[in-house]
Amino acid sequence: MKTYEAAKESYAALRVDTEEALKRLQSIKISMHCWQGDDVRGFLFRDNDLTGGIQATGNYPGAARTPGELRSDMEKAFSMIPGKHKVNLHATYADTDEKIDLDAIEPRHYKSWVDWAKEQGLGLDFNPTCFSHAKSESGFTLSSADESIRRFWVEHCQRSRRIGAYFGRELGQQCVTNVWIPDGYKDTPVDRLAPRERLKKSLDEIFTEPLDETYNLDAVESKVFGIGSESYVTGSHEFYLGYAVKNGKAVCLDTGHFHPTEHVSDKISSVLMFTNELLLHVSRPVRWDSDHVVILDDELQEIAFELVRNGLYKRTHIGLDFFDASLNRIAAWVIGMRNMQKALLRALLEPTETLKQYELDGNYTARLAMLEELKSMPWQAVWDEFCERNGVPVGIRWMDEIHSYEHDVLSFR
Ligand code: RNT
Ligand code: ZN
Repeated sequence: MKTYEAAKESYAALRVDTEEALKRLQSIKISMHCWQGDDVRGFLFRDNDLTGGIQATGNYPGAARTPGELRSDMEKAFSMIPGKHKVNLHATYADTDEKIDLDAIEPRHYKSWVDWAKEQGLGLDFNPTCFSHAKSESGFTLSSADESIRRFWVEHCQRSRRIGAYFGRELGQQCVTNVWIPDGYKDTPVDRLAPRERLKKSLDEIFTEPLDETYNLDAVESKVFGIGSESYVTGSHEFYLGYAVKNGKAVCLDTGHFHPTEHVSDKISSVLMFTNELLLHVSRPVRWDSDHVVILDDELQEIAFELVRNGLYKRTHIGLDFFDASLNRIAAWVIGMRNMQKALLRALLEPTETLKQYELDGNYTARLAMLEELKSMPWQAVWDEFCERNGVPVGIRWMDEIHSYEHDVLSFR
């Protein structure tokens, strides 16, 4: 393409190789979360209310009702997303006719997902589902003072890890199994320590069984507060950071789980100094909500810079985490995935060595000037080239696909 050739020259003048950037972007997998497709309902307990602070607002028509529909929807989304990626499943997305509870899940209940992933050339990630369930109604799961409740969730998480290892073995690529729990108090607690002691005990029990890390990587995800747990969350950032460092686990940083003046982009380099691998749940917080569709905003770009500038993306598993029921759900996936990739591409097109030198020289004027000029460099032509080479729609043309799918498929649900 002519515009690509021109862009290639502009970047070459800054000693940036666009071909190298395209090659590296091609190698970065993003884990697309299945739960945007059906508003976090899953298939095991379709009539359960969403709890644990998880709220999907909106009633846009066409949500997936079956594993088959969800897979078709994700295939449609992937046909508009350049590259080969992963799919992130929750335990409640088991594909089975058996009436099973979460303490009875087994790899066979997820076999159809594995078959599909193989056929589509996708990887899989996994999450125990410790919410939207009768046994999480008290607001406590792994840190519950009720021993039978706590044991139930430990069993669920133990089984979830085995399913993760099964995914990894079958697909020949590592599965990240991420533990997030909603536990916490609406109002100021008297005892902040005891629930954390119980959570530590539960995690120790969950991680006792040794599993080959080639196939399953354990991650733990914190949250600053949730709807209904405004005053205290057992699994806080300090709690999990400490646990992960001490026990060789991966931390999951969800970009919607911190105070609005804190930035995940500033945490990545610190966390990765003391842990081997990192999981990101890329999301977008708006006011009280932590899960809006990812847009190409400054923080997303800053995260991408952090991942690329020092090669930290090689130790980071990038996953998305949002759910918006007021939009076409497939479009929501495509927007989020393409934005994550655009941000990474812009970072890959940065003359980082030049900028680092300015910084070391104390030449902050040149650093600022260059950073600002880069924003209006023709990265978009490189992005279009990437889409074209990957055989996916260039520019907003992908919305035509969304409209026909809505007309031909979604409107009949
Ligand atoms: C909730 C956490 C968690 C969930 C998903 C569905 O606050 O972010 O990751 O969003 O597991
Ligand atoms: Zn998350």
